[in-house]
Amino acid sequence: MLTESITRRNFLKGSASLTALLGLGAAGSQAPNGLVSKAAAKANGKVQQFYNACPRNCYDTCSILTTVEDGRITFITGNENNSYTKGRLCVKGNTYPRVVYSPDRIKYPMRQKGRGSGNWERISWDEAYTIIAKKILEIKKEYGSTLPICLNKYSGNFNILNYATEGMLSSIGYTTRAQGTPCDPAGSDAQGFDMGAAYNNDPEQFLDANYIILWGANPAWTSAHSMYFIEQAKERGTKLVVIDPLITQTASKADEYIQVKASTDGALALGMIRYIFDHQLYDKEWVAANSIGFSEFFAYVNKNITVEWAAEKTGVPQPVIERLAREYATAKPANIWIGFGMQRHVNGGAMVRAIDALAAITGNIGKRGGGVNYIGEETWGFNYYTMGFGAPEGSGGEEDRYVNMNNFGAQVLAANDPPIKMMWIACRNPLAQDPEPTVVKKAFDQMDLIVTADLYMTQTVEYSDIVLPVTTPFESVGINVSYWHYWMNVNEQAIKPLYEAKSDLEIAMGLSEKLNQLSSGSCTFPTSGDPKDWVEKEFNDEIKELFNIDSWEDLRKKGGTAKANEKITVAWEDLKFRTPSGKYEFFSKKAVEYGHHPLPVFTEEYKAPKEYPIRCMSPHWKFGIHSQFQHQDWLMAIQDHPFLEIHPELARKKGIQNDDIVKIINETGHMTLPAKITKMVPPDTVVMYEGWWKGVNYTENFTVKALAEDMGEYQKGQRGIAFHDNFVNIEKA
Ligand SMILES: Nc1nc2c(c(=O)[nH]1)N[C@H]1C(S)=C(S)[C@@H](COP(=O)(O)OP(=O)(O)OC[C@H]3O[C@@H](n4cnc5c(=O)[nH]c(N)nc54)[C@H](O)[C@@H]3O)O[C@H]1N2
Ligand SMILES: Nc1nc2c(c(=O)[nH]1)N[C@H]1C(S)=C(S)[C@@H](COP(=O)(O)OP(=O)(O)OC[C@H]3O[C@@H](n4cnc5c(=O)[nH]c(N)nc54)[C@H](O)[C@@H]3O)O[C@H]1N2
Ligand SMILES: [Mo]
Repeated sequence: MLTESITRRNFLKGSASLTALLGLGAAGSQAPNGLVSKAAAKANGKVQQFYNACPRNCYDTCSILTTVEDGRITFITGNENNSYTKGRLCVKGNTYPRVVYSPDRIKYPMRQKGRGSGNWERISWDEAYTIIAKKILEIKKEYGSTLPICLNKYSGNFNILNYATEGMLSSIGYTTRAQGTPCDPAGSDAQGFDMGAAYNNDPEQFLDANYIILWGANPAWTSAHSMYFIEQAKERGTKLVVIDPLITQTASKADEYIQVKASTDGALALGMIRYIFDHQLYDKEWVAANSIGFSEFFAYVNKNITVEWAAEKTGVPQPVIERLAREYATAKPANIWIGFGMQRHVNGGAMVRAIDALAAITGNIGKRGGGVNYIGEETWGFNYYTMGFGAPEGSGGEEDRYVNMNNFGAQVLAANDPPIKMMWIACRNPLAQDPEPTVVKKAFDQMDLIVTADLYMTQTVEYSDIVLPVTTPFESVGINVSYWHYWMNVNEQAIKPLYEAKSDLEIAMGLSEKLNQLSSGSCTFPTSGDPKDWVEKEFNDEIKELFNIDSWEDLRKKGGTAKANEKITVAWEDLKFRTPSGKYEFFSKKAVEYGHHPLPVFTEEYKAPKEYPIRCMSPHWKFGIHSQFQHQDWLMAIQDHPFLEIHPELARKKGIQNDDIVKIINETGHMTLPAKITKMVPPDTVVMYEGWWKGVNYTENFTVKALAEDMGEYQKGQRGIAFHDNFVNIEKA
């Protein structure tokens, strides 16, 4: 069991210490974010500007304009050529110069003597490649295949060239892969069953909506640039409704906030649907022309659902449900944004199917300004050239083996034939971000060799044998698109790589060279190449046409950013769904194939165990993306430790006061955090946020069980984790 202790620490107070912390020089030449202003930099001469792309796993995926003076980044801002980024970056984005020049960066390859000992020694790249390559060849010899080698890579950096890591592993033979996504699996399956895929309208179309429901989404924190369009729409008279168990910053901007009981949103949507049926407010023509299974669904709702029942289940008063239903059904086009947070429950997929049905019966799907918007991948049609080289001749095995990324520890331990003996980790921090970190650690313990490529000494790096320093986006080349907006962004190399850092692509080439030196033909991945040539290979005719560009270089010359053709920005505009029937499927045989009810039926929420009656949610944090950003000193200056939000009623019951240290306990683990008493959370729920705070032994996952969501296999290969169905008890420590 992991334990953890946080004592109250001094806040950094006063501008003097802040200035020292930021390492700033004389005042006067500085822009508001503390960096040398563009004008001042220009006056000094030798100023260059570059386009960069924020590659984090974030809706906004911004286009950045970077000013470099004498080889050093002096200013960054949002690219004004991109109408979504709109010349502005979020708080995290504005700290990028510090991300680049942080003293905490891993500077050269290192080997640790004794996993977790902190006893690191610097080694050369050649030594690092040699140790790794020898181990790969040794495993191949011993087991007759490379299946004992496991890759865990996900979302630290979504630059398309970073798929070189997957490509390099495929180039040595068949390996074991962490498959799936923690972000959206249940909801994506739901939309897959209903419509054939998840596909969202361009978020700039919030401006075209007459009504907006943000359903379990917190864009004020997790998609700051979407808020511009939402607030503009509001100013024009669009009503904004936020449905969330927590009074989020987004909720504070709403015309109406609805505090739903967590994991009961399916009941809310079905209650609204019943009202809409009863009052003939549904779009009979739309469902007749564009759907199958409507009559079965209609019968199910009339037989099983009442608005009274929905009110009881959700805690939302009946008149509110009725008014919401009427307003939504009559204010066309009405836009729903379903957040990923909402589906991190054991019934997450079922809830999304019910909300989809609400949009479908009101004819809001396929309309500009409407839609049931969740996620989309329409702009991701690159060549993925880095992944295409294939296994060398004579590789043992026939195909890759998959383990669920979301239950990584347990599945690695269970994979026995052959066992997993080596891990390659890139763009991931499983020891902090996965549920049950103790189990993940156990899986690590079984390895002969753990290699992690990262920028910082994360919890995962601390428990690795070899760390390889990687570049920031500013030090390498790339291309990025979003799973939300419709822009493509160029990433230029603005500065030389710092220290001995290399991009994941260069690492892949370097390792291939070493493997081939030691055993000719053992790796099919190219051993050299200019990253600019690699990035050009990603473009095919379809993607060029979609963005009206000839090449990466052409996009760079045209302002570093381009928006996809309008013809794809209204999801399902042609009403040709990608389901087996080609229609919207209220009745889905595909769902049955995957073991679910064919209809969007109500599914019960997870019930709290008796000893652990308090729901403990761990949503995404405003000053970080998972384990990135928050640990930077610029952001530590704003918030230097994690905390536990508790409603005053619960705090009173437990004798807890503000800033008291609270022990949080359940069957998975225990930890302590300072209390923050707030009415923003419901009385039966406590909240801690995702993140890595420097010098604090914390992960939001210490008490999180690997409880599976209901869906995920159809679209993403694996189910996700019901992170928000975590139940605990608390006491004053
Ligand atoms: N600043 C910042 N931005 C990010 C990220 C980050 O870590 N930080 N992460 C990025 C990634 S990888 C992702 S996946 C997205 C996540 O983006 P979001 O989905 O916006 O974020 P979450 O914080 O996971 O959850 C959103 C909301 O869902 C609510 N919620 C939880 N359970 C329920 C429920 O049962 N019903 C309802 N109605 N609401 C519920 C939570 O209270 C929370 O306010 O954000 C991306 N953007
Ligand atoms: N309790 C709880 N847990 C959660 C969630 C939750 O809501 N609650 N949300 C889940 C979700 S939605 C997600 S997406 C996951 C995210 O979990 P992870 O995918 O682990 O995400 P990050 O912490 O953003 O990034 C991992 C690492 O990538 C590194 N990195 C950045 N750029 C590069 C690069 O170019 N190359 C390499 N090799 N490394 C790089 C970063 O320094 C960081 O250490 O967390 C999940 N965990
Ligand atoms: Mo995510």
